[in-house]
Amino acid sequence: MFCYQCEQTARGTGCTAFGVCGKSPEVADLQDLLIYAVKGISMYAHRARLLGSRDREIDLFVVEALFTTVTNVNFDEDRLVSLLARAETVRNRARDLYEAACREAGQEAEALGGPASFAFAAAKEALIDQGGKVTPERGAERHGDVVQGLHDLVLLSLKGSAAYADHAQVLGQEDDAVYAFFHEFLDFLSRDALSVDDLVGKALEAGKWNIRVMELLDAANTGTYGHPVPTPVRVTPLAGKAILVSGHDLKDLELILKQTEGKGINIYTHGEMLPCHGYPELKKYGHLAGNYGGAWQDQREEFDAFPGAIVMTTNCIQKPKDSYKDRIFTTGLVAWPGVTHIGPDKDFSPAVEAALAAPGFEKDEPEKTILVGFGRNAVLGAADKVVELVRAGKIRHFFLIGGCDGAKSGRNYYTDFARAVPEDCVILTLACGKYRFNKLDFGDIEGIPRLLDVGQCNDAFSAVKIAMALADVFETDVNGLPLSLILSWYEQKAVCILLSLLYLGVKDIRLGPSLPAFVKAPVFEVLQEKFNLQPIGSVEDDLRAILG
Ligand code: FSO
Ligand code: SF4
Repeated sequence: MFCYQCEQTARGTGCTAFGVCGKSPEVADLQDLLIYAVKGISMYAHRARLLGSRDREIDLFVVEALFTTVTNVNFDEDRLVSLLARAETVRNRARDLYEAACREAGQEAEALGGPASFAFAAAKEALIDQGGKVTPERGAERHGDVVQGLHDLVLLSLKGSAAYADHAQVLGQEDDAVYAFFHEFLDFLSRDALSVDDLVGKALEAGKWNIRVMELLDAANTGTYGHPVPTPVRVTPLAGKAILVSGHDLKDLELILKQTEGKGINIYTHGEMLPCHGYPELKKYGHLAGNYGGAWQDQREEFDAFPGAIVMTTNCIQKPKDSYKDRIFTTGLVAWPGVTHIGPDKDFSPAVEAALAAPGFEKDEPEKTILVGFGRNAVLGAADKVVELVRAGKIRHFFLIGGCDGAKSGRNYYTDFARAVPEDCVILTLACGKYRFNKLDFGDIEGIPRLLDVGQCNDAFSAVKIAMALADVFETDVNGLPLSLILSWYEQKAVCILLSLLYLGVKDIRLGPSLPAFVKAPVFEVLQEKFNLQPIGSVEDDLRAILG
């Protein structure tokens, strides 16, 4: 195995013996083979599309396969083996589609090599062997590590975008041009000769497309559940039976809320599900009781202590402890061997039964709340007041402190930074990194809370909209605003968001806790020169540099 796709990668260079995340070498190799297979599918699908032929089943498969390989989603060898079998069928279907389109157009079909004509082994062990030959490390031996790193920057961004596209699709929002983008880019990445310049261009273009994907997801979420409104969320439990819902999938939460109505079970959000409390069509459920726990990396202790059932709707799952293995459930693309999986029928009764069999919380803890629900609609609704406060010098600066959390000690930077932000400044936050500081009391500036929770990681779209609207009022661009971005990254969704911000020309972003292993020094120098992208330093130095 060789995997360096997330921030916690071993020694900051790559996991080679076993994933720090818990991914086995077998799973890593099968995932790499799945990516290879998907390239083959897209080589045909892209060409078929150029001739006007498309097939939604192929499109959906590619998106799901990419999402499956995102960090902390699928750890189950057997599920990956079945996906590989399906990949071969889908590839043959894509080939037939392309050849039929060629016949119709009266042209000869190209004979495609590489992943397009690869013979997949039948047995698991042989598939693992095949996967071991298409790892990024093998790629680096062929292309050099700079080109391979850039290839992976683009590929990992596609994985992140696929996660968002899948969430949007589940709620009925699709754009055919987005599917064309995935196929075109995977076809591009399957080429033997790749140049640094072309890859850098493609990376920024992937960022552009990701904005469209996040826009779709924003439309899906707000169109289905309304615009988030400022909402206090209870962070202390209530007496009674309980189900904890984690991940990022709003529809799964809605289905669980519906299926538990009147059953005397309280539903709690975990991790990135926290922003759900702000959506009118979700908060209307009286038994959506509150938020439990912190960010994903604390789950093993927190799930252990949770006296009910747990449902993982997407990443980030960690190896379940035996103490809760029989009361944690996966659904959608998440999978852990031996953990009960709720299939596409979305019948959550196993989780309901497990919750009823578990003791539940014994008593009400004293009420404590935090505020969520500051999506673009809510923030821009207060824009006049915000602008007035900026003009009067009462709000000096905005800090977007957002991104993913993780286990590394260097992540204290984000807590320390939030604490050190002067009292005349406002903090916007999103994604699970907020758990580093979202239970601290930041107070308000004349009624505007100093900490505004914009939502999940994908709500970076909302944050961009807020920044652009403010830039319009102040007749400047995003870089001209008194706004600084202090980002933390962990997995591949953060990669596509970063590329989107760079595509938009956002400068001076500070990124940590460490830089991606796949962005090699010469590439980082280009990004530094073009965008003044910089690694986080010390809180004092960074604040001084920003505020002058
Ligand atoms: Fe966090 Fe995990 Fe949402 Fe990621 S829960 S780390 S960037 O999956 O997507 O922020
Ligand atoms: Fe290592 Fe991250 Fe890959 Fe897991 S996802 S194997 S921790 S680089």
